[in-house]
Amino acid sequence: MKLKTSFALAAVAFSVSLSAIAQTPTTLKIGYATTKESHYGVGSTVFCDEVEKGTQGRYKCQHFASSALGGEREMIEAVQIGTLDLVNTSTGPVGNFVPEVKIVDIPFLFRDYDHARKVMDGPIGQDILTKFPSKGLIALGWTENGFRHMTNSKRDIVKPADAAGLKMRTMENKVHMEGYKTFGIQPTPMAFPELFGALQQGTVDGQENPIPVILSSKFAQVQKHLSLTGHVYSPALLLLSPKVWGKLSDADKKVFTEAAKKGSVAQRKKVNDDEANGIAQLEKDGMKVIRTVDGNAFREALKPAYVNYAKEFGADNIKKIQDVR
Ligand code: EAX
Repeated sequence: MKLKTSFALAAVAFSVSLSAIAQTPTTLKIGYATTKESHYGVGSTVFCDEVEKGTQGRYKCQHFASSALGGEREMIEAVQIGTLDLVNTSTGPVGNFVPEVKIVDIPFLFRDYDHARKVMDGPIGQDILTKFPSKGLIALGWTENGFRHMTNSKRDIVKPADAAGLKMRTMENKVHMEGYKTFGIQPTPMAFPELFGALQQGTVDGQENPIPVILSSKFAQVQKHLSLTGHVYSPALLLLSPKVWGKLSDADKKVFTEAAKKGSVAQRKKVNDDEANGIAQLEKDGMKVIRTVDGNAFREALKPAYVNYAKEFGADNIKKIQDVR
């Protein structure tokens, strides 16, 4: 009798400790460049909420917003190693890890948001995602940074001749730099966390980023002129460490990928909202906004770069993207 009772007690204790193990939530660290209120924060929050719900609280996130863990290249490296679980990053430095990504960084490749999103969500974009695992990264899905526009402290930019001679910070992205040189600007690659200070100190004259980044990073405080050049689409990605992915059940994997889709929808919506309302806000904050730029002159200037892009990526592959309607 006594023995039976102690067996029973032990069994209860065992099952209690088992369920305690099962219920201990795993906290995933997620990093991104801009604030928690920005497009990256909004998309990441929706993703994390969905993961928490879908795994009944077994997984949740700790956010490292505003480049708290360094630049995007550093965060991607950390995700590869597994010291960071997730990063919501622009493709800026990603082509250095997964070369197949570079083609979507070509300037003036996409006509508008609909075109870009259709390509990312379609076979071309989805195929690029399959290239990540062999490079030690899991791409859960495309998110979005937005169309990039130029800002500077010197003058209005309507056409390439106005941009010529300006020292502009660019991402650490060869495809961008090659294209921007044809506009006559002096591209100066730099990690994002250094950018505000560089603009403030005048180390560079300008930079280029989507409206949600210009807004959330308060570049109006250090830049006078904003030209809505929309010269390149800046895709973004939600990347997960293979270390985490390897531990997930098939059902949890599905939860993570579905959560990434919902996060992407929310992030794109925030980009739309900022494009719709943010430009007026930036004007209020003191920026002079040039709404009509000479897009044809920029495209014309880019022609020599497109010759090289065709050599590097294949003219037919570029055309396939351009032809998506
Ligand atoms: O992803 O580096 C950049 O300019 C990026 O657009 C920014 O980090 C947000």
